[in-house]
Amino acid sequence: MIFGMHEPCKFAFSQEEVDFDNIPQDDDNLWGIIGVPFDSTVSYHVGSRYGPLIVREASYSFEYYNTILNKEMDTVFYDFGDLNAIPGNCKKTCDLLEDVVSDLINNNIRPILIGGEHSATKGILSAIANNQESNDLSDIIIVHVDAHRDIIDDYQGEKDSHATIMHRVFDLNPKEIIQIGIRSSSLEEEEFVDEHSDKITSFKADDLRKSFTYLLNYLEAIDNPIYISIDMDALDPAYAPSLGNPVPCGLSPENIQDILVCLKDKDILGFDVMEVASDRLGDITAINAAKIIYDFLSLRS
Ligand SMILES: [Mn+2]
Repeated sequence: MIFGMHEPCKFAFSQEEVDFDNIPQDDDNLWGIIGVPFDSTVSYHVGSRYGPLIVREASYSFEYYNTILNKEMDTVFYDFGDLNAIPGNCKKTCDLLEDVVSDLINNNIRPILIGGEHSATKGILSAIANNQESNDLSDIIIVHVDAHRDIIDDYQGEKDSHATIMHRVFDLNPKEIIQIGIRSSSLEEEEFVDEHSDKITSFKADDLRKSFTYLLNYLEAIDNPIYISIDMDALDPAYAPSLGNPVPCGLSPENIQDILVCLKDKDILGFDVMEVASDRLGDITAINAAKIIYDFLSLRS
């Protein structure tokens, strides 16, 4: 790139190009961003297909030095652009994403996803599961930050949907799913969670208002590899209104920051920030999503 220029279609501070022949194999802190411009199973407010573009654009509002975290953004990461998502076909889109993420993992690059609807998380986690000796997620803890449980087996008859994503993740046999910020679910989902209390832990938004420290202590004690999935609707609509399904009484940006700081020294295998549904420059939802990715990467510095 020519000095004095920037590329708004790439996340701020990303490296220019990957030399696939010379990727250090002993470095476990290389990251690759992939956008998934897909929103075909959305049930309410459409537009998350524009999320990757608008979140990248918003990433240019931050500085190289992260004042809050007292860190410089010198983590090595690449922005590979957007998946060729297949409109109307969630399964094919997830299969394609699985192939792409497998490629990244085989090149020792850990994936970061910008959604797009939450259903795409299945593609990235299937690739991570395939890369495990056990061929599943039995060693991995899923930190799932969301207003919704998304753990119903099928939604309107569809197995692959933004509303069923955590059931599809559950099918991959994770060690544990920790659901944070929950304030919307069906009775069937509550019963499923109760039935599988050995594998699913809940921190509802209401409980977190009383004690956030309890959550941080719980996360601090994690010893296993982690995958972090953030649906932006975990945030209160005051901070993130441009979403598929906003729900009032949510978390604050500071809450998310505290979670990321708490997990900064853990073995994170992958990370996604989903559901930003805006096509407007300067959108607050996109700025908060970009900040989450910026903070995550700054903390890996
Ligand atoms: Mn949600």
